Amino acid sequence: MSINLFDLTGKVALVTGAVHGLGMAMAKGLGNAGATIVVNNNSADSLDAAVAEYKASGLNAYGYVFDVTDEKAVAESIAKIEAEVGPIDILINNAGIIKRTPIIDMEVPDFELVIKIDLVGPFIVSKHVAKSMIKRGGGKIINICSMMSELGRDSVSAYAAAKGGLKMLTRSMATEWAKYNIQTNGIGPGYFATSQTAPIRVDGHPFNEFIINRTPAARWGDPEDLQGAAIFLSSKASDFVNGHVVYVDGGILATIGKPSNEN
Ligand code: GCO
Repeated sequence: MSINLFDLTGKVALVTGAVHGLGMAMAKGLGNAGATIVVNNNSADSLDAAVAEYKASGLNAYGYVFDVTDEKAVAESIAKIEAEVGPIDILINNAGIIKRTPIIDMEVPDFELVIKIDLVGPFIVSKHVAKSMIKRGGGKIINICSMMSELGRDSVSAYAAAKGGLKMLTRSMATEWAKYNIQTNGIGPGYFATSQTAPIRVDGHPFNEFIINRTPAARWGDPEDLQGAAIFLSSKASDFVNGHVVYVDGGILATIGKPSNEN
């Protein structure tokens, strides 16, 4: 009898911020692998439309409004989700923002907001989900990192600081929770075609050409390109994988790149 190590049937997966883009693609991947999907957003606006889209694609999906940086709301929402949908077996900390401003011109509140949502948010949500995972004997936590967990780039200092910190928070969670059979890992997307990158992915925009040239795969990523890594890190297949960031980047981190006039 063959065991499908990637089967997520019967599992409940919470994917924060999964109302579009990478979060929605990963949630759909887990849903197609058998999981029940729970998505959150900090407002009901796009949440209902997202849940409707999941259901329209035949998935078992639920939506909950809460702010990942509000610890009281997070604790209450996790308890509500576990009572109404079921124990959370898989958590993907995907909710995040970016602000593109040179350090010299960046206001402290803007810097702090990016750190709060992109780094403190995953800390808060993981802390409260892990409490019940520990009681139940295990679970999976995936933190969505970035190229900026490894590389600097003009204008995205707060985002890079948060994503660099998130890589180390991932290793710390793995260090503290692996003994409870909780596997904590990260996914580091390269440059993907999403609303977040739309401003720098416009035809003729120098960064657009730069990324296509800088990426050995010579293209921007499609959100669906993340589904394999998300299912792997959510499933039995990764039961002894802990504290690692899987970079899904078309080869960016593997190479120094090449001059734009070189084929
Ligand atoms: C940017 C991009 C990046 C990507 C991604 C790369 O302005 O450089 O928005 O931040 O979204 O995080 O891994």
